[in-house]
Amino acid sequence: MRTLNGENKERESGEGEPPLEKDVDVARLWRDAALRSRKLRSHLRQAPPRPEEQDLSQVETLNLGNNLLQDLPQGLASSLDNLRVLVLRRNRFSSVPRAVLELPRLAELDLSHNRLRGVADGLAESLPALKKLNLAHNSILQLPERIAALALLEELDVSFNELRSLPASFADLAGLRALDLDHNRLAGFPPEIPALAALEELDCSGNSFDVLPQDVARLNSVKILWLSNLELSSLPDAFCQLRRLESLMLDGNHLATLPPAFGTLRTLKMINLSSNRLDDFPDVLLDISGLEELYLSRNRLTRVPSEIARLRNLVNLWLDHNRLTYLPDSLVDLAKLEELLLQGNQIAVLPDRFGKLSGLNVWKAEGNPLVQPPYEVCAKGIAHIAAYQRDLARSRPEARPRLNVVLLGPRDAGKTWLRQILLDGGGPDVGAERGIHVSDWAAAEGDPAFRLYDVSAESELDPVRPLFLSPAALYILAINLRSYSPRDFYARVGYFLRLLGSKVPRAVVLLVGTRTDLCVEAELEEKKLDIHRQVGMQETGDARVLRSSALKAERALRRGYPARASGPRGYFYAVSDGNLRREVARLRSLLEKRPQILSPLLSDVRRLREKLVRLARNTEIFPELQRAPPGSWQTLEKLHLDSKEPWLTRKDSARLGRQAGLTEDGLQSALSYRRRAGTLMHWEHDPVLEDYIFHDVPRFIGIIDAFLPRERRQGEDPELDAFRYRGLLPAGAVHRLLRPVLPEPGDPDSVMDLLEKIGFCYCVNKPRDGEPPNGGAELWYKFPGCEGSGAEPGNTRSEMELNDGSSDRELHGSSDSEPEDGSSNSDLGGISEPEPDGSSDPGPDASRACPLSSAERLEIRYSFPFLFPPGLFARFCARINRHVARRWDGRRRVLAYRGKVPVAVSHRLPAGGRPHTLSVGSQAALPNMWTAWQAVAPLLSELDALLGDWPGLHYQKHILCAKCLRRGSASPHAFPGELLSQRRPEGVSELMCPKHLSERVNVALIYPPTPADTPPTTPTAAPIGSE
Ligand SMILES: Nc1nc2c(ncn2[C@@H]2O[C@H](COP(=O)(O)OP(=O)(O)O)[C@@H](O)[C@H]2O)c(=O)[nH]1
Ligand SMILES: [Mg+2]
Repeated sequence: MRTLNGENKERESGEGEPPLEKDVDVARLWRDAALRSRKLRSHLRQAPPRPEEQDLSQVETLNLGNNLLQDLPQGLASSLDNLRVLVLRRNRFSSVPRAVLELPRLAELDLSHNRLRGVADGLAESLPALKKLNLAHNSILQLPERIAALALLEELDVSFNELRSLPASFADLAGLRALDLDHNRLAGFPPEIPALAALEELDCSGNSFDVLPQDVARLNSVKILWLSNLELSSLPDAFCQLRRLESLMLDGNHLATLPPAFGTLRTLKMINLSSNRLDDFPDVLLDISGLEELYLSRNRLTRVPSEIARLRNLVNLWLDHNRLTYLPDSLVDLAKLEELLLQGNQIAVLPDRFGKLSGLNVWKAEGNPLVQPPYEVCAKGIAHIAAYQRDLARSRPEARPRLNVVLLGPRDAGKTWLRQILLDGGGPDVGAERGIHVSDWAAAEGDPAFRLYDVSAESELDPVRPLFLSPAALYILAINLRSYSPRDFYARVGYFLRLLGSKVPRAVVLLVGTRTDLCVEAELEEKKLDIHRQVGMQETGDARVLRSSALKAERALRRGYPARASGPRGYFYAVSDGNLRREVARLRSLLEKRPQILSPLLSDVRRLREKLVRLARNTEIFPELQRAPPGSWQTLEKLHLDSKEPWLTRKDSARLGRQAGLTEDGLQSALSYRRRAGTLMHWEHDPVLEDYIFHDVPRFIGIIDAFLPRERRQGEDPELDAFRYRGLLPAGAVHRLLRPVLPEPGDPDSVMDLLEKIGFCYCVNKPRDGEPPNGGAELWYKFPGCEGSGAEPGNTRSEMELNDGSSDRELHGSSDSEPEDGSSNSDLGGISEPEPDGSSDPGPDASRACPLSSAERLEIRYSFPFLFPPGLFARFCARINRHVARRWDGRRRVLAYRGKVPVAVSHRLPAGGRPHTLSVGSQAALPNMWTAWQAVAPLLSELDALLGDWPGLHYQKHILCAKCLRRGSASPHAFPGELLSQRRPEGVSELMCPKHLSERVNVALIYPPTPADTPPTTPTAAPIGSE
């Protein structure tokens, strides 16, 4: 056979088709492509050109696809006597070219991807030999009335057209084997189709009908049937008579059940029921034992029956995005399984012998609260799961599970009282107590054990308190019901719910009322009701804010980058698709991870013990407690507790891991498991702290506790006064403070080094390059969170003061006691000019010094609409110390230098509807703007690292408009912070400031010279996958 091919390959990549939206679900595309390739009909033959052969009368196949043809030359047909196959796809024909109708021997014709609006009636009569006709992707409104004249037609593709019905004679196409009507406008199942007795493959997807006729059963040759994306809410009983059916696509419909006789479709090998409304696993499928592929993604399934093992030929099983909480053990008997998708369910525990599924090569489980094996193990694949489970099988399970319980609440809420009740049923009153207390309590034999953390509400603990909020704990929020009044709901309840929501995704919270013995019944009921109501209001309000932000981001994403980049007034001006997609994912994940607040409020503390035991036993709330960790993990814990070190380095930890018989990977899983359980502290993602592993939490608490400013203890050193009153500590005193906690503290410098890295303190006069400070003077450490407390004896803080150190007054928005600078436009005001002579304390007045007149200001502002993380400012102040010199610290402000470039940090309390903000800024003349960027960059990455500790925190980042700042505008325009991680757009030198549309802002004032390497964090787990 001879072939001519005039196809223009360059255009094959789909020019003329709408560009694929990048954010379409990739998995879906992949699946569709895979499934489509299975369609029976073959592609029309397309052989490569053989230009040496020029005798047209011998040509059988001619490919003129991918050209810009609008017509064919007259008389072309006369020289193509033998032509059987003609490919004219991807051209610009608006009607069937006349020349085509003069090719009576033509057997295959491809006119897809053209501009046809109709098909001449003559086509059927002129091409009596036609077997395959492809008219897909045109705008055809109607097929020829006399289409049945194509008596030999076997394959017809009219997908992606505008057909509303078929001509009556269609029913006479007796030889038709494959018919594709995908994506037309059929408002009903065409009545002509059931008559097509030879039909083996039919695609009616993407039309808009909602029922199938009973006589669909007449299609008794059909093997492949596509009915995707219709509006079917049920299938007729007669459907079950399609006795040759092998592949059935029913995804994207409204099916809630299948007909009872569905199991009689024994020839089925593949069924796609994804994106329907199945509430329960369709047990009728279990009779189809030849089934090889079963797709049930995106339904509402809550269980998989244990009889699933009857489907022993299953190769692909997709169950992602359902509501499954467990998998039957028999699943592991599906020996042929290669693909198992489970992501987006609520599965905590995998079947014991899951590792047996060694043939799995596509396995996904992200978005499940997996604990057994833990997520980290699951993420590594089947081999790791198998190893974990073998180890587990060998281990002697721990006698009882242990739940980590954290007591929270403002001062005098009754936290310590509750702890006493749990420990000894309400022993002697220990009185006002400070610091962090850890105790272990076990109820009766066989009951779960509890580890209790009682962290007092003193503000000095702000920088460290969040460290004790571990992911798998139960939080008890104590509420003093005697003194509660609806006015202080936020200070006593609302604030703590937001704190937990920001720190611990899906935190489990139990509200417990105290001093109920001092309340009368009616008062109690009224207050409980009020708390219940206000908790609900706050939760719905917060969720509404997040949802509307997510919708805004999604809308902006749909507008596309070009539209965003040209609309300075719109949301997300100039933000890239990638960054916006990350933002949408972040907001969606914040919405999914709201706290789980157990109701009702417990007001009878006598029932607290019993309540905790019941909660710890609840498999849905604490699934991880139900199974014991493997033996090697228990050995590791024991080795940890035997070790005398104040903390372990990674090297120490690896050594102990090897002793316990753990591999490198196994060790990571074991550490991460202990971290979740609150028995170990490790910040593995913080580059500054990753080498510290606190394997013995009480010992770590002892170290922290030693540095909390306290009333003078018996026989204590008067030198510590400066520390107690001003948060300043001389290095010489460190040893004395540590003595009670660490009898052999080793090197006190290493403890101070650690505290600096945590952000608890910084060294005020640290020698640079090994030089002794000021001729050998003693080193002093400043504890930013601690200054001022108890500055005068007897000056205790009011009950209204919260964990974040903000008083009631502050919460209600009146201004800070520290004098603010005159200009209200910027959080930084005029960045100060500390005295260049090196005077270390330029004083607050410097903050009001005028900026250099030629300098442009750079200010990055973080705003916190729900909650400003307690201790964040103090930790940030300490952590930036490595990057700055000549600093001056105010209560909420730091001014300093990086080299010769000034930098400023400022925390602003909410005022006038504006939330808490934290700003970092600098300044430089425009040509030197890179120096300002360089100065703020390490500060911003410190802040981002600290915020990484707050996976549920809602905050926004903005770059303030330098032009607005210069003008002194009261509310400077804020460019989206996402631009910090984007490259400056090519060929654009200025962006518009929407506040003053004529104003253009140089890109050097908005984009850093090189994009920040830390893109905004998305609190979603990394995908599992072994593709
Ligand atoms: N009668 C009574 N006293 C309580 C109750 N809860 C707390 N208290 C007292 O209130 C004071 C403060 O409680 P405490 O547990 O220390 O508060 P914390 O700051 O949250 O730890 C203590 O003197 C307790 O004895 C309660 O339910 N009934
Ligand atoms: Mg207490």
